[in-house]
Amino acid sequence: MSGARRAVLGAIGLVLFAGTVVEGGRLGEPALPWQATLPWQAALPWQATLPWQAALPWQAAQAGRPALPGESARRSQADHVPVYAARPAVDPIRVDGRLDEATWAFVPRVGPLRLIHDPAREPVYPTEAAVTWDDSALYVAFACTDPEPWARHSQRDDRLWEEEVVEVFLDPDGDGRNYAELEVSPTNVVVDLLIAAPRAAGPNARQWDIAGLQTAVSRHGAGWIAEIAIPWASLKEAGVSAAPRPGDRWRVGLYRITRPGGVAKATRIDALVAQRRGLEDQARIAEIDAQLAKLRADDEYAAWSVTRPEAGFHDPERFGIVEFVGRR
Ligand SMILES: [Ca+2]
Ligand SMILES: [Ca+2]
Repeated sequence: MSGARRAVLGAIGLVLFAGTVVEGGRLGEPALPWQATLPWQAALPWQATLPWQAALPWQAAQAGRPALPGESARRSQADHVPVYAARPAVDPIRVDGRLDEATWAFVPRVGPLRLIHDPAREPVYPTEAAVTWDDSALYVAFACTDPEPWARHSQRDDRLWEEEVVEVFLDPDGDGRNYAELEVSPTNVVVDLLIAAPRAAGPNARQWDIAGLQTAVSRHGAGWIAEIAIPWASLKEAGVSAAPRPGDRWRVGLYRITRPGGVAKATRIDALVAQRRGLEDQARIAEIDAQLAKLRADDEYAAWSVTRPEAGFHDPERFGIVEFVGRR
C-alpha cells in the first residue's frame, strides 16, 4: 500500500473513531474530518506516558466544535457547545481517587480541556474528564497532568479558586440561575457554592453544602486525579429532586485552574498584592501590576466547554450539555 493511500485510510479510521466517541450527531453534525486532525485531538506524546492512560483504555474525545477557518472561536462556541453522553455506571464507584472501576474505562472521556483565553493552544498542563451516574449520584473524574500540584487552603469553603482546583458546575434546568459549583483542590479540600446568578455570588453562596458529597484525590508521578460523587438528593436548591431520566439534558461546566510555580510563587504574588493595597503612587501601581501579570502569565484556565474570557467560568450560556443516556 502506498504511503499516501495508507495515510488516507488512516485518516478515515480516525474520523470513524472520532464519530463513535464525540457524539457529534447529537448536535446535528456528524464528526468531520477536521475533528480528527486538530493537535489537541491526536494522541500526543505526553498522553502516552501518563500512568492512568497506560492502565485504562479511556478514549480521548473532544466534543466541542472548534472554529472553522475564518470563523472566530467565540462565534463557534456561541453556536455550539459540546454534548457529553453520560452513560450509567456498570459497577459501583468507590470514591477513592483511583479510576480503576470498569465504569471509568467504559465511559467517554473528554479532553484535553481547552484554555478559555486561547482555545486553539494546547495546554501545558492537560486535563481530561469523564462523567457517569447511577440511581444515587453523579460521578465526575478528572485526570490532571501536573508534576507539582499545590494548595495552601485547608478548610471547607476556603477561596480555593485562588490556587489550583478542578471544578464542576451543574445547572440542571439550564436557566443559568441557582446552579451548583464545586471545587476540589489537589489536597482534597472542597468549596461548594450555590450560585444564584453569575457574578452575583455573595459570601452567602458558600454557606450551601452538597449533602453527602464524596471526593478523593490521588497523586502519581505525572499529576493528580480527582474522583467525585454528588448525590442527586443534594441538589434540591438547584432544582433536582431525583436521578435524571435517560434523555434528560443538563448544562454542565468542567474546569481546572493550574497555577505553575507552587507555593513559592503564590507567596510572591501575595506580597505584591499586599504592597499594592492602599498605594496611591500610580507609577508604582503600574509597576506592581506588570510584575503580577508576568507572574500570572502561565496560569491556565481550562474548560471542557470554552467560556468567554471576560466572564471567566461563570458563563452559563457556554456550559456544555450532559445528556444522560440509559443502559443499552
Ligand atoms: Ca474509584
Ligand atoms: Ca459550601
